[in-house]
Amino acid sequence: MVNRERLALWLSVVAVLIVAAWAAAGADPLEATISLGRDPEPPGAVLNPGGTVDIWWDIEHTSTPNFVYYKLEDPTRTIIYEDSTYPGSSGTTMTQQWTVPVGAPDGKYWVRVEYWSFEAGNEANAEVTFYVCSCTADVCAEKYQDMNCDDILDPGDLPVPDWWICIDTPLGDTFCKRTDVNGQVCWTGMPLGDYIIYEVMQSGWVSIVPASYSFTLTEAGDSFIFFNKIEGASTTGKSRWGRIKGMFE
Ligand SMILES: [Ca+2]
Repeated sequence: MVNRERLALWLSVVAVLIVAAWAAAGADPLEATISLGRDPEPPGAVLNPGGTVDIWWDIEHTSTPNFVYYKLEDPTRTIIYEDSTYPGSSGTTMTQQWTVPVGAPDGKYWVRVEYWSFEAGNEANAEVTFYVCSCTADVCAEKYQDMNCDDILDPGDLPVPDWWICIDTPLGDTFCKRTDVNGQVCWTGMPLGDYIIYEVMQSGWVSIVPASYSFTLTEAGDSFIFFNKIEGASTTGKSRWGRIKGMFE
C-alpha cells in the first residue's frame, strides 16, 4: 500500500470514529442528577453510639426509572451497614435516618445512591460522607487587624469579617468558613484528633502571629487568633519599646 492510500485509510478511520463519537453524544440526552445530603454535615460528627444522621436525596431525570440503590458503608467501605433497592420511581425522592449502632467504629462513613434507568442503565451516582465520633469538641478562631500597627493586639484593633479560615481534619478533609461580623468563626461538634487551622492570606496583608496552627483537639476544645496588618501601613502608635521607655520619661 502506498503512503497516499495509507493516509486515506487512516483519515477514513478517524472520520468514522468522530461520527461514532458524535452519534453517541447525540443519542444520549439522558443524564439524571442526584442531589444527596446529610445532617450533620462534616466536620460536625454524629455521636457514637446512639447519634442519628438524616439522609435525603432527590433525583431529577428524563428517563424511565428502573430502580434506585442506596447503601451506607463503614469507614473502610468493606462493611455495608444498610442498603435498599427501591423499584421504579419509589426511590427517586427519599428522606431517612440512621442511628449509629453500639460497636460501630469512629471515622468517616459513606453514603452512595445509584440511579438506574431502563434506557441508560446506571445513569447517575452520588456519594457523600459523614463523621461518627464518640467524643466531640468545638474549634473557634478570631481574626483582627492591627489598626495602629504596633504589632500588639489591643482594644483599638478591629475584628475582620468575611475572612476565610480553613481546617484540615484528622479524617483527611478541608473545610473553610468566612468570619462573621465579629471576626469570628466556629466549628462545633467535631471529632477529636489532629487538625491544622489556617487563614487564607490575602494580598496586601502581613501576618503578625502564625497564619497556621497544628493542634490536637481534645474534649476541652480550642480557639485561635489570627492577627494581621496591612502591608506598608505606617505606625500610628508607639512601639512596645517606646511604651516601656515612655514609662520612665
Ligand atoms: Ca495594635
